[in-house]
Amino acid sequence: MAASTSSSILRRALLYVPSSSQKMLTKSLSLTCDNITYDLEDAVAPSKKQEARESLRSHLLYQARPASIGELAVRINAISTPHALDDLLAMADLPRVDTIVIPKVNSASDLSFVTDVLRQTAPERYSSSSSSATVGQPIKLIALVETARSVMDLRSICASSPYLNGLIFAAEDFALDLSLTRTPSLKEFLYARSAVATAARAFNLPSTIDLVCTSYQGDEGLKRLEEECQNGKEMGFNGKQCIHPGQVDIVQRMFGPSEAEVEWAVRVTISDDKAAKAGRGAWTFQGKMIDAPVSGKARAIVAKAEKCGFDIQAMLEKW
Ligand code: 1VU
Repeated sequence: MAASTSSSILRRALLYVPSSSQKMLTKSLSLTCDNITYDLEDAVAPSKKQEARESLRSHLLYQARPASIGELAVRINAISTPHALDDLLAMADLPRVDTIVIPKVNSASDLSFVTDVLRQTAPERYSSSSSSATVGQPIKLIALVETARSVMDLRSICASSPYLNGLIFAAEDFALDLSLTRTPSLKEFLYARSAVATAARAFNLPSTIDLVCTSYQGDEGLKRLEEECQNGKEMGFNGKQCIHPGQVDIVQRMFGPSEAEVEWAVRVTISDDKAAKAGRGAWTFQGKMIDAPVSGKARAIVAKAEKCGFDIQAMLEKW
């Protein structure tokens, strides 16, 4: 079972930054984003793997981490490749690495392997007696689900490491694995995406991160991105992978609650407290019935809005 609770971390946008590009590594530090994931996998050509690993290590050792970035993660190469162990050994002792993203996870043993290597390479981060202020918390893991096999094995994958903190659905590799054609409706991914969102919820993993929108340019690209965010949100995802800085603001807005949602949630919460005092389980708000699951949803929206920077206290006083 996961070590964290579902409310513990905000990962609306997860932006991949190719570690082979010094320019993009530097650019990443000027961005405001919930999660920056430095990529050692698909964005790095096979001939550049060692160079990218060394550049990223220097970047994470010597550059200060800005407050505008919520979490720093590294995507290693797949466990089945000769690069994964070198990636892990190069990153495990860096206190700035919060999270390791593992691609093409196919079975529980992939996550067990990563957990064992991290524990042995940076034992101080896993010792209950160590001070987290100096050596950091245990490194969290996020698994990419991108094959038919991983969808079939979600249950054992989710139960395989106490540090697993989220799942990502990757459409392009999944389409390759199943010989699917990606369409704008995304209907071909319905089963896999639902399975990922359901498994993350069942195992209390905080993050369920949706597919990449490969269009990132112009009004059409950004409109498409908004549509995909809406679709992902409706399916239970709470974040989305990004490939370009221009996608981040839209994704974070779409996966955060809107002003209207927060106002509704605050007002329902206030009315719910009054209804509870009056001994009522079901009541009416703006012409619709409210009962326990609806008021529970309202309270979840209020909690998320607080993390996203809404002034809930001021709203409570206003209403
Ligand atoms: O303003 P500047 O000139 O200083 O910077 C450029 C550019 O360098 C920068 N930028 C980025 N910085 C950090 N991270 C990024 N991902 C990133 N992308 C761009 O932003 C400024 C404007 O860039 P641009 O519009 O001129 O875009 P480019 O032509 O430079 O780059 C476009 C691509 C798509 C090549 C680039 O965004 C990129 O490499 N994205 C990441 C691709 C990637 O990581 N793919 C693998 C993960 S997706 C996956 O595996 C699916 C599961």
